[in-house]
Amino acid sequence: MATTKKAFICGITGQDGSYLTELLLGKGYEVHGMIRRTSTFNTDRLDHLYEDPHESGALRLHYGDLANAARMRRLLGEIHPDEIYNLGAQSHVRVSFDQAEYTADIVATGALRLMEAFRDYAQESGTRPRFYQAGSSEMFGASAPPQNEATPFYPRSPYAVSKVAAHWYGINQREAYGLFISNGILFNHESPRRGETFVTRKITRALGRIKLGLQEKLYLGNLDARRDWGHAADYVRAMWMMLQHETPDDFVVATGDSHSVREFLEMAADIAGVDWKKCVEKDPRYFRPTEVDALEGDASKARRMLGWKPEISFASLVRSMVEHDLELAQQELTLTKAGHRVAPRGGAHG
Ligand code: NAP
Ligand code: F7E
Repeated sequence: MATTKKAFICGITGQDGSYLTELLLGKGYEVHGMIRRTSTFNTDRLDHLYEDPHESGALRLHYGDLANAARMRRLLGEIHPDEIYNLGAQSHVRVSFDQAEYTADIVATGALRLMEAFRDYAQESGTRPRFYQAGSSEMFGASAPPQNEATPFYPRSPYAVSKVAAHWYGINQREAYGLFISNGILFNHESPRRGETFVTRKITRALGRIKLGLQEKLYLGNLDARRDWGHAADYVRAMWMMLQHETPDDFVVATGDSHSVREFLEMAADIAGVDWKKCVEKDPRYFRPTEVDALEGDASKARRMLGWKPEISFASLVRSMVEHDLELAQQELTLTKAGHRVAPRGGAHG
């Protein structure tokens, strides 16, 4: 009888963590997620998958943090995972300019801490566990599109610099100790579960609220930036495929198409039935000190070696986000009419 595979996911409460958990549970994995202790619940994206821990659910959650090496080392030793996915990060580019040192500690040194724990675990367990490191197209930064695995990195933010460091820590450990560590270089991927301060979700969330009269204005920064936007469900499949490949390697994951923020806004507003020119205003606080102007990936290596290709189109992605957020706005409207205060959306630098 085949034994159940175990996965350990750091960053399980995030957008990608939730889609990856769904994918792995669907494949029969036992999934162990590391979550941060926070004063409010941070497991909203997993609630539909979580069962009472007193029963034998296939999803188990453990407290831990990328800042805490000893805890991660202990968790790997106790759980004995076959696959480890490092999706944990302070992942907001604009915020990384304000919190550069913290971002480096979690995104760069945190990845190293987990890789060091992985290295000891791999050697002590006598097995060949596999490690996925969540790299980013932000690492290409100012390098001109189309970007592929051979394109030089030119990071333009503390976040991107930290991701470059984590990428090279992974390669170094692979070469130095023969470990199975694969780096994904994923271009932007979105979904109705995207954090609300990333531009796509900020737009769809605001359009839903504007449509129903819950908000008047949407304040944005640079509308000319271009991104290669895919759907998160397609991209977590690529992560898993990298760890099923016979050898560890590095792969770009992208759709090969790019759109400007303005084009995303136009399409989303059209679906929502909102005249965006009447409600969108520019706010300098959303510009970045150094911007990444254009990202468009060439994922031909992943297609050739892994057989991966995206299945969800840009138009379907935008539509699914707008429809989801119209529904959410409808729920807020119902609450407002019942006398509840619904707070305005938006973070300090979203
Ligand atoms: P996300 O929604 O921001 O999720 C980040 C996850 O990391 C959350 O679970 C978060 O926990 C966790 N985390 C934050 N600080 C941590 C810490 N100190 N210790 C342990 N966990 C911590 O990001 P995502 O969009 O799912 O992206 C997943 C990964 O891929 C990230 O590493 C991101 O940088 C990278 N990436 C994303 C994209 C994209 O377009 N989405 C593209 C390329 C690469 P809380 O819920 O408690 O905050
Ligand atoms: O910005 C512009 C902004 O914050 C996209 C992360 O998942 O993908 C993400 O990083 C573009 C930028 O994503 C606003 O200047 C305009 O040019 O949605 P974003 P990002 O910076 O590309 C990469 C691949 C990651 O790895 C990251 O973790 O949109 N923009 N106006 C705005 N952006 C935001 N957030 N808010 C605005 O008001």
